[in-house]
Amino acid sequence: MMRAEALSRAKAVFALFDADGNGYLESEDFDLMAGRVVLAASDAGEAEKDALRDAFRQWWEFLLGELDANRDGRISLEEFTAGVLTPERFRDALGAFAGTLAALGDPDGDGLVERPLFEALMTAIGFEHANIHALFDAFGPTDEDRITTGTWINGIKEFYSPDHADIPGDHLVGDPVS
Ligand SMILES: [Ca+2]
Ligand SMILES: [Ca+2]
Ligand SMILES: [Ca+2]
Repeated sequence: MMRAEALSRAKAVFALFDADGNGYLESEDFDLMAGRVVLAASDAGEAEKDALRDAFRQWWEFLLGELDANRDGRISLEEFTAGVLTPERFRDALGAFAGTLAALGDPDGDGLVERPLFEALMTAIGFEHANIHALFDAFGPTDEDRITTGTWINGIKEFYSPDHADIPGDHLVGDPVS
């Protein structure tokens, strides 16, 4: 059985990925998100921006190949939640996506992500302001208010995992708890 927390996360992620809000995940949604994230990553180099666009496209093609059960070229909520039940299938694809996103958050390459850029990128993906800061705090930032890229990448992977509960990523679902 999928844990209730994981199902809530899956529904929240679906709503997030459905960038144009038409009730289905389609390639246009991922182009929209990639465009917004690239715009937010103003300090990143062109190579990193291209990598991010490619990562969004590959992530979409992977999801489509894995989850589009009726092969109509788009993913419904039912198809999406059924697929999240077996996250091991896309752990590798997710890891690559997470790494590319975290790299965009670390343009100087010191392995640390400052809160303002984290907020800008997460806002561009579509998360809410209060939830973003609750998540950043849950990641345990340093005295200089930074997190490591590794912490972020692990957080993204955990977010999709049905056997995790009480994780930092829960702050992205529902009302942030102060
Ligand atoms: Ca859509
Ligand atoms: Ca479908
Ligand atoms: Ca950095």
